[in-house]
Amino acid sequence: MEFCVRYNHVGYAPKGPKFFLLACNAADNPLKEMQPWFDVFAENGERVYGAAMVEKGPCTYTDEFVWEGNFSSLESGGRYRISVIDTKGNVLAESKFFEVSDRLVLEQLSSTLRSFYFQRSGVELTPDRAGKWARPAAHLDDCIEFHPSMERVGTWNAHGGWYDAGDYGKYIVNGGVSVASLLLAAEFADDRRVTFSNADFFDAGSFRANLLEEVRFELEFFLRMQDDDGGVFFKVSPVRWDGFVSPSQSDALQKRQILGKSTTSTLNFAGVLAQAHRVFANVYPSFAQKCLDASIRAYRWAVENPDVTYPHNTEGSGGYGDERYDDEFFWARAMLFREVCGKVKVCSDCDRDGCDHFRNRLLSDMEKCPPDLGITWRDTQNLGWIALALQSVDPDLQVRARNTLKVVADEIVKLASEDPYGLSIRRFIWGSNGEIANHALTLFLVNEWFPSAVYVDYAKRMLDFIFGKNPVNCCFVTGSAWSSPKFIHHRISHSDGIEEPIPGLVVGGINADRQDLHRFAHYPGPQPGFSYTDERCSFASNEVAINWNAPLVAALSFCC
Ligand code: 9MR
Repeated sequence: MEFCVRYNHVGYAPKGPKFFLLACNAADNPLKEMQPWFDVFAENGERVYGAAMVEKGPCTYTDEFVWEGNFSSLESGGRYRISVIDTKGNVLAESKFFEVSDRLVLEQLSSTLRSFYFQRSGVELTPDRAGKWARPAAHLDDCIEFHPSMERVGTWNAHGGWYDAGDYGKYIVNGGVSVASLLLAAEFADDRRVTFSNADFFDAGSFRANLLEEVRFELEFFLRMQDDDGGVFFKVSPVRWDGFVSPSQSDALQKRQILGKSTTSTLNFAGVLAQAHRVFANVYPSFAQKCLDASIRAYRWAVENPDVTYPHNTEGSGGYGDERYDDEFFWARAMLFREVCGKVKVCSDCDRDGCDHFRNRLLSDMEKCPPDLGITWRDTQNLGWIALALQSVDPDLQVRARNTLKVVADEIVKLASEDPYGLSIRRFIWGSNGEIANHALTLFLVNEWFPSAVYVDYAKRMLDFIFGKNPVNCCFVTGSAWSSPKFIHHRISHSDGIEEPIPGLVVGGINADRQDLHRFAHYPGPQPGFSYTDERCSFASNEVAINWNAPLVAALSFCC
């Protein structure tokens, strides 16, 4: 019978929860009376902790039988390994060495945030910041044509912004949810979270300063994506899918074009730029004002154009198709309500102080858009609920939003407590790691309003899953641990001539739908929980994307 230890391969924070699992194939019928016991050994061989493991039972998506070990009370820093034995003292499984250290979270936070710098398009990445991954500017996108479907002559400057994922497309709706998650981290990243000299980890001196600099890079691109009438273009993409070539090679090989405008991209823009106004107000006031003005113009366009569909052309780019607009309206309205109520008259038919216009609509938005367990690029209503929970213009709405999000957090905890791996997702879909990080983020946010060790504990267990405590024994973030992915579906990493992939990128992870089987992806087992493979061809499980990295950065920022 084969046993395996599932644990956070990077390690654990000294004061935090420390859980791991022992798993074996359930078909091997492990004896109930087996009662596994685990010991934790320090690097010098000293046994520093030992306890019985607790039965978690069968795991339906892996056909495993699972036990859980808890060594949270081991708080001294150091390097350790776990050894699991049966009642006769036979070793069942062992971990490799991992760390218990306060530095880990900051290291991961810095590396996952820095990955956005590596996703920058149109600019040179300099050796002082990019190290061996430095590269020249390419894809300037400052004079590109409109897609023929737009029947529009002329060119547009859509310079800058982050590449979306493993491809070289730039998409507003996905950039928007990513920026929104990062801005949430910024809103909470005050000094009380700083326990270390930040300068050791962040070029700009602090997490918040680095984050704002990076986000501003994307927002400058967003501002360029707004048309003169306030509507916002949907995406910039190559004419055909690029091969696994570098940005410079891609640039030499084919044209790029701009597509859109749509109601979702315009409202997404409006929501993000209203939030940017809040976050940048004290740092760059004139930029903040520009964001707010752009947000209002976008919102007005969407009110006039409430159902303009996304560009259905997907040659060379992803679809990000979404025909439902209520949730984006909710998000944009809630963020704008927070910024302008009592200050700006947004619409010509608005009441004098601009509050009732939003308040009345928000009441109906709340009815139409109950919260989800997390933010996704398609369903964005949680950003509306979060905006209402954060605003203080209307205390009743604030209480209602916070209570509603608490119900969501309690549901996440309930689901997670029923799952042997501590997950609150019930299916592994494309980008499951992003979904998991988003559920963790919901828990951390609600913990700000209703502090509870249970929320934090479960959120951290979800991060443990991403960093290695999972059925495929993989630390899903590049460059973070011995098991990190090496062959990600990422054109930059493949074409830069450097062996290691760009660090700090989280891959999509386990995806039971396996849309890449025709590309001969080799999955380690037929069960849904084994639907991950570290192969370049596996775009369905091994691609990276900014909307998965952003909630991971945000969730990690709450662990500091
Ligand atoms: O993250 C997106 C996922 O939810 C969709 O199911 C999938 C297929 O439409 O597309 C994913 O997004 C991809 C986008 O379309 C193009 N850039 C890469 C993105 C990550 O795989």
